[in-house]
Amino acid sequence: MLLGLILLLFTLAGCLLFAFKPAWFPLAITAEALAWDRQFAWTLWITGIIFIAAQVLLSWTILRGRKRLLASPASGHRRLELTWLTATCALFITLSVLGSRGWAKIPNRTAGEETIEVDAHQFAWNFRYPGPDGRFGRTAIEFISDAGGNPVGIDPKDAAGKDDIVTASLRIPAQRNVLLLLHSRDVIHDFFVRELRTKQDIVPGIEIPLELHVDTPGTYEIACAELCGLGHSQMRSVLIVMPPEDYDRWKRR
Ligand SMILES: [Cu+2]
Repeated sequence: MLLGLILLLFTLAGCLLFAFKPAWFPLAITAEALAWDRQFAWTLWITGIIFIAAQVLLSWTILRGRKRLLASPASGHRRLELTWLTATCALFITLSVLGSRGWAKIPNRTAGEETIEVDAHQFAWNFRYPGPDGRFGRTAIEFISDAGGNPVGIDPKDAAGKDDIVTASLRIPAQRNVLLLLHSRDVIHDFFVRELRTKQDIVPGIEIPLELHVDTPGTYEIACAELCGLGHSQMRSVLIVMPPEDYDRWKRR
């Protein structure tokens, strides 16, 4: 009897946590992030209703039928089990297809109005803008010098690199297509901004494009979401989404 009551109590406590949301997602700042939240809400509602129904049924069985259960050993009900199994499969496949369609809608590999390079290394972020000429300068490993102020290794002899801007925080304009080109100097890192609901691994030796179109100006944390070494927890930066005119002014400075 106590078990049945405890089950009901835990179910109620679980529901209250979701109803009052003492800890929940931060603001969603892109259309894709909102779609992600909608998908999450669908999954949560469907699985939540099934969870509550199953727990109540289980408690009810324990509370009402415990004498009967003890008296005769229970046997299975094949048709009911098959129905339940098929329904669960159909539900999970549907949810996963819906989710992957949402994921496929996230634009990538297309040219952005602003192209910015993201350079990750143990344990910091750098961001490079092509400057007024619109071209990134050549980079090479031998020119990388954190102490010398050249963390991405721009070739000093390449004229296209003279006006490149390298920063420690990522500034992007709101309401414009931004293409991030993700690079890693050493190990696998992961570009994660909670408000974008996006995590993208950064693999050394590969340039990984990630397109953003952020609606809401503000300052958001960038974290590395790949355990990349001892200083992993300090690998943070900020994403500053600026009104487009402020961004243009900042870039011209
Ligand atoms: Cu990292």
